[in-house]
Parts: sequence; C-alpha cells; structure tokens
Amino acid sequence: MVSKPPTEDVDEADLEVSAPKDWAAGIPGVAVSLRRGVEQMGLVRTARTLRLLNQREGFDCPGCAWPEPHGHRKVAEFCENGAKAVAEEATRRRVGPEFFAEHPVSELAERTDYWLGQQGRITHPVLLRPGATHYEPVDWSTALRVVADALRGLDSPDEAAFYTSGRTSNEAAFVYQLLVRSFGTNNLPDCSNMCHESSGAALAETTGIGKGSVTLADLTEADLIVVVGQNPGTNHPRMLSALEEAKGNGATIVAVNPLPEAGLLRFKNPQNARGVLGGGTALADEFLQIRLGGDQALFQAVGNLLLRWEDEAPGTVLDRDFIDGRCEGFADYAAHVRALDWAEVDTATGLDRAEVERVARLFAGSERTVVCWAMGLTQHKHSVATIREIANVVLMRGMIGKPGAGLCPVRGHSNVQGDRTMGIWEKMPEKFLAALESEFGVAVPREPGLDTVGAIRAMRDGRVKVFMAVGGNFVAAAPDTAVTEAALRSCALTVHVSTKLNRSHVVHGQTALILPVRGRTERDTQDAGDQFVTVEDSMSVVHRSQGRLAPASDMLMSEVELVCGLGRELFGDAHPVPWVELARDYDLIRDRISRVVPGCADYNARVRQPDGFVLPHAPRDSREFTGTRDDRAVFTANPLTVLRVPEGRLLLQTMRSHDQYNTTIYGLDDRYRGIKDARRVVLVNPDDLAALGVPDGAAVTLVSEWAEDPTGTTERRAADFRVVSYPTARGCAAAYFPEANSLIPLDSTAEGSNTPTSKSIVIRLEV
Ligand SMILES: Nc1nc2c(c(=O)[nH]1)N[C@H]1C(S)=C(S)[C@@H](COP(=O)(O)OP(=O)(O)OC[C@H]3O[C@@H](n4cnc5c(=O)[nH]c(N)nc54)[C@H](O)[C@@H]3O)O[C@H]1N2
Ligand SMILES: Nc1nc2c(c(=O)[nH]1)N[C@H]1C(S)=C(S)[C@@H](COP(=O)(O)OP(=O)(O)OC[C@H]3O[C@@H](n4cnc5c(=O)[nH]c(N)nc54)[C@H](O)[C@@H]3O)O[C@H]1N2
Ligand SMILES: [Mo]
Repeated sequence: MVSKPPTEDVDEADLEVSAPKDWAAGIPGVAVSLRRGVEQMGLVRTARTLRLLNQREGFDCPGCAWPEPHGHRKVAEFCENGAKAVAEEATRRRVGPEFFAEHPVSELAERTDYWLGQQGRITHPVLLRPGATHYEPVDWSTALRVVADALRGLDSPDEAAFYTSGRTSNEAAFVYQLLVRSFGTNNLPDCSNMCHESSGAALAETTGIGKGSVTLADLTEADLIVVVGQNPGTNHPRMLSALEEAKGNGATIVAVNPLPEAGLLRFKNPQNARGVLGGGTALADEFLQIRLGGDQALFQAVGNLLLRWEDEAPGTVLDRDFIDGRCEGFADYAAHVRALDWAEVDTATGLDRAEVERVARLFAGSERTVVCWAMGLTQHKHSVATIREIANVVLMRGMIGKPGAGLCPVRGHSNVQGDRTMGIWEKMPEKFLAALESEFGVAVPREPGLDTVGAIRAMRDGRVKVFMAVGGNFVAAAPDTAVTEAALRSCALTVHVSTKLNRSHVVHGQTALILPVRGRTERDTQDAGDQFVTVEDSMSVVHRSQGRLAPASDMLMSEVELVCGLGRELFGDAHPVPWVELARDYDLIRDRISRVVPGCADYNARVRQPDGFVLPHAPRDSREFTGTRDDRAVFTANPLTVLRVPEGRLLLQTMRSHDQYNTTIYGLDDRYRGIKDARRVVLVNPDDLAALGVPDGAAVTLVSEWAEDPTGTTERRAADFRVVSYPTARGCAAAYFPEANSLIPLDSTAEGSNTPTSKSIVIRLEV
C-alpha cells in the first residue's frame, strides 16, 4: 500500500463544534495514530517504524521530552501524538528539485503552514540566489561555501545568529556550539528562549540548577501531584500513564488550568483492558479553573495559609529542620506573604477562597508532593516570579530531594534539555567556556550573545545579517509575525537545516539556503560505520537513539556531518578542531563531551548501558544546593503581579491543538476540545460573549492592545477568526499558536527570562 498524496489547501468554513470531551486517549487515539501512519508511510513501514519507537535498540520519539520507564518497556511505548510525529518524518512523500522548479517562492509564501508541511521530506540542498524566483538544487560543497563566504565577509562574528530547535541530538548540538563559538560569537538563540527559559531562570536561582528534580519513580510514589498550566493529554500523553499509576497508588491529583482539559479530567489507557473497554480513570480530584496569569497569586495564597496553620499549631506544617538547615531568605519571604492582600488574590485567580483553601490543605497534609508545569506558567510577564513562588511552597514543606517529591518542569522538544546541557545557550557559564577552550585550543568569546527576542531585534535593526537555524521554524514560532518576517527578509543570508518545508523557507534573506538532513528515524552511516546519537529527557536521563529506516534521499547529510562540514569549510584543515574526524566517528565527539560537559565523564561507556545514565542533580541526589550563591536553597519575596484587563477586553492565551506539533500542523481537528476542521478560532466563555454582545460563531478580528509598546505600535490585528463559546475561565480567551503569533508584541516578554508573553495578551474582539 502506498501513501496518500498530500491534501489540498483548507477551507475553514467547514468548522464544526461539539461539546469538549472529559476524557483522553483510549481506542480513538490508537486508531488515529495508525491511520496517520498509514497515510504517510504505508502499512508495512508503519508497523516496522512504530515497533522501534522508544525501544532501547530503537530511536527516541521526536515528539515530547517525556522519559521512558526504566526496566520493562511495553511493546508499544508511544502515544498517539508520538506516532503522528514519527509519521511526519517517515513519510514517503518527497519535495525534490522538480517541486522547487514548479513552485515559485512567491507562490509557496501564500500557502498555509499545513500545506507546506504536508508536501513531504526535502531531498536536495537548494539555493535561492538574490532576486531569483525559485530555489534551485546545489551540490553540498557549493552550499557550504556560500555559508562560509557569507560568514567570513561579516565585519564581526556578532553579525551572525545561530538558532537551534530542540530536536537536535547532543552530538550535533555540541559540535554546533563549538563551531559558533570558534567563529567568535555567543549568538545562540534557541527554542528554549520561548519555552522553559522562565523555569530555568527561577530554578537556577532558587535551587542552584535550572532543571527539574524528580524522576519518573518519584511521580508514581507521590501522594499529591499538582499539574499547573499543562495539557498532558495532548502534549505529553505518556505522562497520563504515570498519573494513572500514581492514582492507583493512592495519589491525589490537582489540575490548575483555565480550561477543563480532557486528559487531566479522565484517562482511558489504551494499554490496559479497563482503559479500552471501561470508563477509564478519573484523574483530577480538584480542578481549579484559574484565570490566566493567576498562578503566582495562588501559590502566594497557599504559602500564606501554610504559615497561618503553622502559627495555629506550631511544628505541624513547616519543615523547620529543612528550612533552617538548608535554606536562606525564609524570614523575608514569610513577612512578605503574611501581608498578602486577599482581594488581589481573588482578582488575579478568579477562584473561590474555599477552593484555594482545600488545595492548600492538600499541600499541608501531603508527605510527598510533586508540582508539574509547562507553558501555562512560563509565558507570562511574571513567569519567573510565579515559578519562584512554587519553589517557595515546595521548600516550606521540604518537598525536594526525597522520594516522591520535587519540582517537575515538563519539557517540550524531545532534546531541548540536552541541547542546553551541551552548550546551546547564549550565556553559558565561564566554567564551560574555559573547559571548551582548553579541550580544543580555540579562543571562545565571553560576552553573552543574543537570545531569540534579541536576535529578532538585531536583524530588524541591521545588526545581524546572517541567520542560520538547525531545525525549527523560526518565523512561525517567534512572536510579532510581521516584525519577525521583516527581520528575516532584511538579512543578507538565511540558512535552514531542515527535514520538512516550512514558513521560514519562504520568508527569506537576500540569499537563502535549505539544507536537508536525516531525521531520528533514519540510519546514519559514516566512515566508521553506523552511528547512534544521544539525547536527554525531561528528567535528566541521557540515553542513545538510533534510527533504522533508509534515509529519505541519498543526498541527505546528518546534522553532525553538516555542522562538521561547515566547520571544515569555514576554518580549513589547519584548525585545531579536527572537524573531519569528528564527523567520521561520533565516539570521538562523545570523548570530547566527556571532558567538557559537567556530569558527562565516561560518556561513551555510560550511554551504552541499556537505559543510559542520569545526570547529577545536587538537590535531587543529596539535598544540596551547591549551585546557589551560599550553597543554600533560596526563598524569594516576589511582589504580586495581577494582570488587569480594561473594560470590554479579554486576556488571550495561544496554545496547541491536539493536531499539531508546534508549527507543524498535522490536521485541523482539536478532538478533545470538540473543534473540527478549523484553526482560526477563538474560545471565549459564554458569559463574556453575552457581556460583550458577541454571538457564538461570529466572524471577528482579534485586536491586541499593548499601550506600553516601546515601538509605538499599540495595536496588532489578526483577521478571519470565528468565535467559539467555550467553558474557559471568565475574562479569558484562547486561540492556536502559530496563527495568533502576530498578536504578541516582540517587546512584551517575561521579566528575568525574556520569554514572549504568549499566554497573556490583552485583546478585543472586533465584529
Ligand atoms: N502533540 C504535541 N506534543 C507536544 C507539542 C506539540 O505541539 N504537540 N509541543 C511540545 C513543546 S515544544 C512543548 S513546550 C510542550 C507544551 O506543552 P503545554 O504546556 O501543555 O502546551 P500548550 O498547548 O501551550 O498548553 C498550555 C496549557 O496551559 C494552560 N494555561 C495557559 N495559561 C495558563 C495560566 O496562566 N495558568 C494556568 N494554570 N494554566 C494556563 C492552557 O489552558 C493549556 O492547558 O509540549 C510538547 N509536546
Ligand atoms: N504564540 C506562541 N508561540 C510559541 C509557543 C506558544 O505556546 N505560543 N511555544 C513556543 C515553544 S514552547 C517552542 S519550543 C517554540 C518551537 O519553535 P521551533 O522549535 O522553532 O518550531 P517547530 O515547529 O518545533 O519546528 C518544526 C520544524 O523543524 C524541522 N525539523 C523537524 N525535525 C527535524 C530534525 O530532525 N532535524 C532538523 N534539522 N529539522 C527538523 C522541520 O523542518 C519542521 O518544519 O515555539 C514557541 N512559540
Ligand atoms: Mo517548547
């Protein structure tokens, strides 16, 4: 059976709405993943590919960063959405030279992201010359020479920026940052800047390490799990199995979200008979339908109540030994939170005080608490303060560095955490940079580089002229679409290392290159034989990943090979980094990693163990906080931010549907939310619609308003949206990313992480 041809462009007039579901997964989930697989890959390839997904001898799922269980793995250790991610990559559809000859760039620029992504895998490197109408095939040596010449022609290395998306393997990330720093800049923006940067900033400051402290076992041993600002039913479906297991062990689960997300309410596990046939497991015991951005107030309120109850019955609530022995800043924090203004909590959260109190009681009574969160917490103006507030509550009860307890930021891209470990960060610490210098004998710069928002500003202002990306879809993922597009168009050269066609290929610099690479699922054969790569999941487990499928085309390079090829072209054979040798045998890269990257000693041997190894994490391993200034965990007093929305306006979040992977659109249905055949929709509470006098189903333009915009652009518009009456929290609205990205002002970012405020934009509906 062959794969189906891609779909034609979409007609959103087909929108159908039904009641949102209150359960996730189960048989429909499995059926959808198989159908998508067969459409893209055919039957035999689907079966062969899915058999290797997340198995020890197979490849790591290119979907999310959720960890695999140690020891026993199920035959099907993947979820519906992981299978869709694999089908996207292992598709038999191809975008070759004929495709580019047939379609001028101007025509491709008119297509939707969905259409572009559906065309298939790119098979040849292609070049768009200045003024040309079409991309044309080029050989690899010409392609790499174009990049190297442009880089050498710059007045300063800081006139180039090098983006990374979080699918890049550890080996590719390591050689890429080495190339960029050897070239002389720290301009390494990445998708993390738009994702968990706020978590990294808050956790590094309070616990000394910007990563989560729990293992998968902790989650299943917890007696209280609080899931805040996360939609695991869609974005981390395998997490539901862990929640179900925890529930079976007696855990209480609290969901904090403006939306009643299906996966949090009830889960039908496709891996057991009860899930397939029965009603499934009810997951959340408490659902706090919070207002967007209200979480900081909620956690301050919990802190306030814990202090009050401790006063009423001293010695029963706070973990005094832990606070006195391991922490600092408690007195200031306690004084600050005791003075909490409850009226502000009411406004910020929109919750009943009784609900808040019930949840605070759960915190007070639990012996093993885990708090999990994702983008619902990280993409607000006050995100860093919000996550510090979670740390405060966790520290008060000593809920870190013991079984069943801890902080759990759930990462997005499958290797986003590993890329950071390997040095993809615009401000790596001195220790890492010095180790890199002494290992390779190259000089690397110390001046911090540009992050994502900084890079867009620099391109807009003509300070960055060459933009290169390994993976991702920068134009569509970044905020303020019009500004970002203009920024990219003003570059002399844009270079995209990609597997599939996307918007960033058609919004290009004067000269543009698309350099196609092999993906996770594919065999990577180099001179020294078949290679594997390594990745790190959300819980700091590092393990190997090896694709087995034949590559989509014999013209494809691996990412490692491409980066090393560029290194050789740029620096020549006399350079102290042996670029050619490193690409021949990835063990040689891993030897270097073992000497440069903290915690990676003996890397080659340890990644060959069946389940890999776990990176050290002082708070988790020994309740030590060696990364902080005084080797103590830090309580922080944070002024409360209440997002105030003018009369007649709503607070908009931009989120993922069930049928997309970030900017890659798989289909037009958001099954659990009851939305069918459309993406340009805005979900609004029925009472708000009544108050605004906007009927359900109305065609509207979304207008974002930001009076403080330093550029003077106070309004941004997104036309042709349809209103859907939906049970979201009052005063809040939701639309999909990336369609709504044009509404997010470039300069509206989180304090302390510079992450775009994608989850709280003030809008009005224009009928
Ligand atoms: N299938 C699939 N899997 C994915 C992805 C994908 O696109 N598709 N993307 C991957 C990536 S890169 C990431 S980062 C993760 C993202 O995973 P999520 O963070 O789950 O993704 P979002 O869709 O942005 O969902 C945000 C959730 O937070 C809630 N929320 C929004 N604002 C607030 C708030 O102010 N407070 C609270 N309490 N809740 C709020 C929303 O209602 C929604 O449920 O998923 C990863 N996995
Ligand atoms: N409004 C709004 N904006 C957001 C968010 C939001 O919630 N709301 N979320 C933010 C978040 S959390 C993130 S992580 C970013 C995501 O930003 P990105 O990581 O930049 O975007 P993706 O859509 O994941 O990138 C998809 C592209 O990656 C390429 N690709 C896929 N696999 C491979 C591979 O193996 N190798 C290579 N070289 N390329 C590959 C394909 O060409 C594909 O088109 O978006 C951010 N933007
Ligand atoms: Mo992400």
